[in-house]
Amino acid sequence: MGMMPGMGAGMTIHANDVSYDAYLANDRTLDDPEVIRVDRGERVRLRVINGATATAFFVDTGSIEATCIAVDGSPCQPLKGRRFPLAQGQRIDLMLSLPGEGGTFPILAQVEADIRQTGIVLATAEATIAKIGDLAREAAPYVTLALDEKLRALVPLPERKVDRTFRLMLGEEAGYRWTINGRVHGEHQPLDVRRGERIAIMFMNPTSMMHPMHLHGHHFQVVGSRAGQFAGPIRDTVIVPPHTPVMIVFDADQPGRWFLHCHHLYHMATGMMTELSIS
Ligand SMILES: [Cu+2]
Repeated sequence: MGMMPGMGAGMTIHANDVSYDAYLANDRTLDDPEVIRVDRGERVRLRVINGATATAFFVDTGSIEATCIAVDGSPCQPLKGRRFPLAQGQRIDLMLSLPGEGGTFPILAQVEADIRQTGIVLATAEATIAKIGDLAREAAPYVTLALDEKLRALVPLPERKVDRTFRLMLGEEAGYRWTINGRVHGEHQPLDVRRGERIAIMFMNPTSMMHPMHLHGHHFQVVGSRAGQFAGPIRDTVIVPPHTPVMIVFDADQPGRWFLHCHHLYHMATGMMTELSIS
């Protein structure tokens, strides 16, 4: 592929353009985390919601292998893991099988590309709870689309041809101006579609940051990236990493005007929002 501004030798990507003095899980830091009492051998379902304004995390279940069973409220084929990316606005449902012996089981969320972390603690009745530092030993990587490339929707969209494809170029301009196809919200041209059409959107991101793109009113399926085509998860918010094209499809079955925006709320506030108009 050709060189684009910001690509090649001088390419820099970054995260956390807004930093915070505390990262919270259920309103608390790891200085005094929420402790949820659990029973030995119990099965626990965690729904983790990234409600942060400008921060993506990795959810880490530590010593317990988790099974991802849903993302953004839509079921997926079960996928095991211990560390899951979670961008702003995304949700993930994890099933945990606790061991037969008692203990404490921290569930941590580490800021991407950073050592800071937050979390909660699952603990059996008699367990003593050791202090957990709010700095991890190593910086987390950047979040990517790797999870979505592995996840498969439990109920994929039915096969049919795409009626209309939009290419949306995410943009970054001087003065913290974040754009879609070179326009900020207010100057935007709505994506006009007809009710019932199958719509594809290809996001392209030559900017220096990841953008979690969120569509109102619909769930879409993640179906393509540099990894090729796949029957990925059904979601309403998808990670669009720098320099990685991401394809989503959905059926425009809800008439009305729906926002489509970056869920980094400072990017949204400074322009990165458009509208899907279904008539
Ligand atoms: Cu953004």
